[in-house]
Amino acid sequence: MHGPNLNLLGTREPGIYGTLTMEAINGNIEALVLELGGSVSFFHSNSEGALIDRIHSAVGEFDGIVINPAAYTHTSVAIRDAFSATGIPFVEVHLSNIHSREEFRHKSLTAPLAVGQICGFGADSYLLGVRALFNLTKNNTDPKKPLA
Ligand code: CA2
Repeated sequence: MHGPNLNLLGTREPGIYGTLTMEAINGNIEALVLELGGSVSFFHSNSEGALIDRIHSAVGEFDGIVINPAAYTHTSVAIRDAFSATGIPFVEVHLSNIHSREEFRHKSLTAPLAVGQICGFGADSYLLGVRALFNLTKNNTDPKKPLA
């Protein structure tokens, strides 16, 4: 799931967000999911309400969500509440390392409810997020559970 302005990827600010378009990132995700033997669906919106509606409708349809909430990461109590209300497992991903950027990007309202957050690896953040969610939901390996 992609949040606001991510449909512009590949056109501007390649130094921060890389050169891949959102469609190219989706293609890489699809290839990985096929390799893992899963299935995937993609959703992008620039609108907070549309993202919330999709989180609601994902319940029962998907095992989990990999989401880049983009700027809503730092502002949206409503998206946080949607995750809280549905309880659907999600991994939060960011292309850039939000913790090494402006102060206002350091805080994520959604990450405390996520299984985990992956940021700073460019488009690979999504692939790492997909692998993590797949391991969690298919192999039932809880990353919060100690190994021994
Ligand atoms: O690093 C990320 O993935 C972000 O979620 C990207 C958001 C930003 O607000 C977050 O703090 C970190 C911005 C997405 C905007 O995407 C653009 C794509 C092309 C050109 C300009 C912006």
